[in-house]
Amino acid sequence: MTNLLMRQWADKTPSLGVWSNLPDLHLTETLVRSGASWICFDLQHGLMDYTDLTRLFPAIAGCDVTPLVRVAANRSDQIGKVLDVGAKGVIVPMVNTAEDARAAVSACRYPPLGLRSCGPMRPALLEGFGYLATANDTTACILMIETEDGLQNVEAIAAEQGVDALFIGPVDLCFGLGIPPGQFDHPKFVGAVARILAACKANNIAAGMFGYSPALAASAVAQGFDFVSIGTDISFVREGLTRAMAVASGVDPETAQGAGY
Ligand code: 3PY
Ligand code: MG
Repeated sequence: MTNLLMRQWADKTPSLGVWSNLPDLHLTETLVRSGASWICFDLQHGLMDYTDLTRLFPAIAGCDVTPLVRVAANRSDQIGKVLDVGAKGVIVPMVNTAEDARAAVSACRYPPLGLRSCGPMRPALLEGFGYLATANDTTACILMIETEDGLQNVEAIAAEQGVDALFIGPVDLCFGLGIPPGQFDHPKFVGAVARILAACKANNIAAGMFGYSPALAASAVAQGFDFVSIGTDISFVREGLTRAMAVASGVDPETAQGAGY
């Protein structure tokens, strides 16, 4: 299978990914040569758009790294277009109900499993039209649980046929729970994470989390999550710069902290 992330799910190997918010070619080439198993290009919050994807995707060619895209919304037109540019999976934000889950699955799958329309521009170039026969099995449909409604319906969402994974958006989930954003040790947050993880395990689908820090990512893996992002391109630059500035200024780098996403 051409999808490393899905192979790791099948093998039960925890998978580490990187998050791309900046549409820079060299940065993308660097990220996909970091040892990460997957990269997610963010069209919801990243400083990039669809045209950037057409430029950035060729930078992954030759690397066994799974390209994902977080779409801006749960819309079949957006999902179809990012799959046609070469995404091997989509991360769909703000999934609240089983009906939302069904719509996302349908947008990811060719008939008879769904209503994805034929036009695989780059996949057909790279894999030939055989792609049409394999795409339903090699395209990851990943749904974000990050609202109060999504949490209340998580068992029904996880049980929908064709959902491959759930993915937690930790800060939106804090908003949904009515707790301060970033208070990841709050009992409500801890309970919600355990409930989402249990829904994934009960339905034999993968559980993932957006890792705001490498430490949060590591603790999610230790808890049983199957895939986590370890940081964003912006965070890697910021943390490297902050550390370099601290060391060069004679400040303890452990006490130096940059701010940002
Ligand atoms: C969240 O924390 O809600 C996210 O979606 C991270 O991007
Ligand atoms: Mg979010």
